[in-house]
Amino acid sequence: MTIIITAFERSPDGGQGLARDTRVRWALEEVGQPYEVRLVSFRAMKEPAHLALHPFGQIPTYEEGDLTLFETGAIVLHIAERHAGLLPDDANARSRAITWMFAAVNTVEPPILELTTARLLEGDKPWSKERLPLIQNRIRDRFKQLSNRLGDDDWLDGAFSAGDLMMVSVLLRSRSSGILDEYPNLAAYVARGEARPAYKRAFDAQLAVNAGKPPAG
Ligand code: GTB
Repeated sequence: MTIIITAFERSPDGGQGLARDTRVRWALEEVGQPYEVRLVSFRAMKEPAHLALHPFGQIPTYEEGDLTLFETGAIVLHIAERHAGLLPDDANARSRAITWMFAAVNTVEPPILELTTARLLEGDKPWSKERLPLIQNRIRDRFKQLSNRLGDDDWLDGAFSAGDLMMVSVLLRSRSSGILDEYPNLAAYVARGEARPAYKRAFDAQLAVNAGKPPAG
């Protein structure tokens, strides 16, 4: 059955791979599943046809036969559960990998998103200068805890898993803040993720869509 995902017709990041279709592409590449991409404009995302797939009018979505999914955590978990390569066989190890997926989107990603919002949408507010360091320190708190847990290990819990795929995808969004580089083992962890052939294929595929197009927005 053909898998179809949606992605930005023109990503605001100009192809840096920061939009969330990259993590879905990466998961599909890791498990060797071919997929097609339907590109959508910002306007089309808010129209009924796309809202029927994604109630919040966002990308990415995932279609496979009569199944439609949204939310990258759920999409990557679906891919990982149906194809070998992203979740361990042992039941407890599998649950721990899924725990890391939730930790990525529920515990580590929120302050990173908050910083992006504060910079891009609230940068002109009078209180912005005072707020930014507070958010940056919330990111540092999480990074320090994650860095302590990762230590010298390559991945969060044994072999590379969907938990690492989600965590690396979340962490790399913080790179432009410079905070990631304050934690050398986390920066190396992200680099290890990005060095995986499946990540490179995913990155190149989204770049092919966006290369040469001026960033949207
Ligand atoms: N929780 C959802 C998920 O994980 O799937 C969040 C989905 C989401 O935020 N989608 C964004 C979107 O569709 C694109 S990825 N936004 C359009 C809208 O809401 O109208 C977020 C994103 C966008 C742009 C960059 N960038 O340019 O750097 C990075 C990340």
